[in-house]
Amino acid sequence: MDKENVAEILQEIGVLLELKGENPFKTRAYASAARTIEGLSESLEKLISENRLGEIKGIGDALQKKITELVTTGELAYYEELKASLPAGLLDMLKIPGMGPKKVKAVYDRLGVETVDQLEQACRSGRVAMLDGFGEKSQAKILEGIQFRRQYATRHLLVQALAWAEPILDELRAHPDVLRCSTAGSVRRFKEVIGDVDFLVSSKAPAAVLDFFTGREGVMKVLAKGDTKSSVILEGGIQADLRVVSDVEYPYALAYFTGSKEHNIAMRQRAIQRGLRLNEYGLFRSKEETRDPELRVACATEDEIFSQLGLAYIPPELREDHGEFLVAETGTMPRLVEWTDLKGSLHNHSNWSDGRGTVAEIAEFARENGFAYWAINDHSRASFQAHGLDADRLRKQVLEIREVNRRLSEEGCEFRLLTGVEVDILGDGRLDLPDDVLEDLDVVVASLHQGFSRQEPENTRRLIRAAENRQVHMLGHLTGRLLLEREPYPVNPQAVIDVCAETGTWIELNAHPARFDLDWRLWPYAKSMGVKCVINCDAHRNEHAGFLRLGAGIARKGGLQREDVINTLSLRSLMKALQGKREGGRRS
Ligand code: DGT
Ligand code: CA
Ligand code: CA
Ligand code: ZN
Repeated sequence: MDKENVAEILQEIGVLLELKGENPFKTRAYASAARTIEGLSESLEKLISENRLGEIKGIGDALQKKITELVTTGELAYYEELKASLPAGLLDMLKIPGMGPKKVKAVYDRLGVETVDQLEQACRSGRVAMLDGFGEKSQAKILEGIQFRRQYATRHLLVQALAWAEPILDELRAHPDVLRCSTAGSVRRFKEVIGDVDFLVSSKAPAAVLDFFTGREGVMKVLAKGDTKSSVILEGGIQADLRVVSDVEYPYALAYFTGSKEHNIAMRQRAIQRGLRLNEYGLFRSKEETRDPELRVACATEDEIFSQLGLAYIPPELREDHGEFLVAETGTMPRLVEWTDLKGSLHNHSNWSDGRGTVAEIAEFARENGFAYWAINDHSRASFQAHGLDADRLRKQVLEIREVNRRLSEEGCEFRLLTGVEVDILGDGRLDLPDDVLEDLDVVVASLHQGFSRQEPENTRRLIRAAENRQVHMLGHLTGRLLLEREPYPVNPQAVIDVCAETGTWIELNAHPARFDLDWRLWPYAKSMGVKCVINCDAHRNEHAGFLRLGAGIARKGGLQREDVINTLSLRSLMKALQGKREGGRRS
């Protein structure tokens, strides 16, 4: 058992004792021992084997025994008994904003409340407000806290996590005591779904930075605060962790706390193979765990750590142990696509179906934002709930788009709207519009919107049949998933990718933050088969253009480069590529 685990358990013992109403000196002794242990520079194993635990300030006989038991056996009978003596739900209640140990103890002793659900009921029936030291106000606050806790107990979309993280990062950057700072963890790796948000700071005044972090507006509850780290719950219910390290340690800590865990394990292995040790404190010339500064291999940046381990710099998005080492070992990483490479989006909706803007407004917005082209792809008739278009209305829309383009070209402007549709793939895999209608459009996206089967082969067959149609340029949001909301329908993506490769059909990376569909894990396979990606924001209103940045991040996670992504092409090359599918048909 390592220091962090031991410290965590000691910390928890302190809290449990407080819940039992033990005297404050005793409870505080555990909390401060936990902090001391976290800050040790030597390993606990070593201290125990050399009988030197007692030399540590604040660790008396009783604590020494407990720590020894934990480190040597991985368990502690005292802790287990203590836990068993209290309802497990009490610890959950502590995580609710507004509930500290004293309050938890009060509702437990006086109302017999043992779980969060019971607490909610007690609040709703007004019993909590009547307790001494509570009142209406704190009862309302607890109820609100329970709602928040429900939210943060689940996971969060990347877009939401970024919306919380980016302003905090800006504030940290501007703080006078902050030397370097970054997000870390899954946010930095651009995972589609986020557990908690992590920040790393280097500073000479950690206390000042931690005070700022826990005291800033928007913090609902401080879950933990030590000398070098803190965890808080932000308004909206997400947890945020901050670590503060010295500037020397910053690069190593950044690499460590960015993860992923799996990536870190592989990095540590590589270090060991070279007679080195890698941990959050440094890369050390040592055969055993250490944080001795004398042994540290100096690295000013993450880049130098990779280089010491014989690797090219691995961008955070790729640090999932999904094959990044094989590439980095060659000494060069390919340049991944960047969102500024994108010249437009080829799947967007207007107010002709379920989008908000008029065709003219969309053109104006896309042009002003520096895009070279923007396709209008409203739904087809079968998506009647989205006011899908039939052939007649589609023809009328095309005339309107051409009129907008005519005006643009008169003004000498090079931006173009593209005509298009997001055509429904019907039950048997035929499309919702005849080929001769599709033929007249610039960009055809085909998507499954309804009638998904629970049988994988049926869904797969429908997608394959659509890909085989020469008029279809790309398949939209291939698996239909809505993150944290709806599972993908069963489909065999490899089989669909294979047919797309054969027919020259592209696959969309739908950049809507709840979709990110096709999943990043499948892009390396698609790329290896030569299937091109189109990063589309599926805009239903102008603000959705911002999704392209997220989509590009997910494409990077999938290892995609500029040349793998169709909408990095200039307008002229794109028009050629769009024609290609129609002329090529099935490559045999
Ligand atoms: P999340 O928060 O569930 O979305 O995912 P992460 O990756 O942000 O995980 P988190 O916040 O628990 O920890 C941040 C990073 O710290 C993680 O990616 C790798 C590193 N880390 C945390 N715990 C461990 C550990 O026990 N072993 C190793 N090797 N790395 C760890
Ligand atoms: Ca995290
Ligand atoms: Ca974390
Ligand atoms: Zn759609």
